[in-house]
Amino acid sequence: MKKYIILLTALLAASFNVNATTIDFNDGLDGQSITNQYSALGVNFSNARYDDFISPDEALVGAGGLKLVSNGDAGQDIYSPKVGNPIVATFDFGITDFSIRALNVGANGARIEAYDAVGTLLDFDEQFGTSTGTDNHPLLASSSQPIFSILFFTPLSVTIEGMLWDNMSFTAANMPNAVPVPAAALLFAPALLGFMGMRRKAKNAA
Ligand SMILES: [Ca+2]
Ligand SMILES: [Ca+2]
Repeated sequence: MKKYIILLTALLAASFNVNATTIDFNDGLDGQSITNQYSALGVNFSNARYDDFISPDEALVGAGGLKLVSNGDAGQDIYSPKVGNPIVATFDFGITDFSIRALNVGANGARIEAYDAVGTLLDFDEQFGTSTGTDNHPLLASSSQPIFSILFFTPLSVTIEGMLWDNMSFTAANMPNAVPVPAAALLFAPALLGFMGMRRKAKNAA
C-alpha cells in the first residue's frame, strides 16, 4: 500500500504543474523561420526565426543553444525589431504567468506587450541596459490574464545594438469551463486504490 500512496502523491504533485509550458527554442535550425513549430503547445509565431548567437554569461541565467530573434526586413536588424514590425506570439487559449529571458539588453532596451483576445493592451514589461548591454539578461514577465498574444521588440533606437530572447514560459489561464486537474485526480483516487485492493485480493486468493 505504501508504494501506491507514494505513486498517488507523485501523480497529484505533477498534476499541479501540468499546464506549465516552457520553450527553449533549441529544437530548430539556425536562421529557420519560426511559425507553427510549437502549435501543439497552443502557440504560433510570426516575424520570428531561430538564431545561434551566444551572449556572454548567458548560461548563468539558464539560456543557451538556439534563441528567438525577428526575421527583420529591409534596413532592420534581426536583433532589433521595432514596434512597427515586432515578433508576435499568438496563443490558441488564454494564458497567464508569461515570462521570457531577454539576452544582451543594452541602450535600445527590450519590451513585451501582452494583449487580450480583442487586442486590448493588458500589460507590458521592459528593461534597458547601457551601451551594448553585454551580460545584461533580464527576465520580462506578465501575470495578467487571459493573454492571447505577446509582442516582442526593442523600444528605442539610440545606438546600433540588439538583443535576443530565450526560454519562454506560460501557463493556461483559469477559464470558466476548465476542470481543475487536482480535483479530477482526487475523484479517481478512491477508485484507483479500490481497484488495486481488488487485484491484491485476487492475487492472494490465487
Ligand atoms: Ca535556447
Ligand atoms: Ca545588446
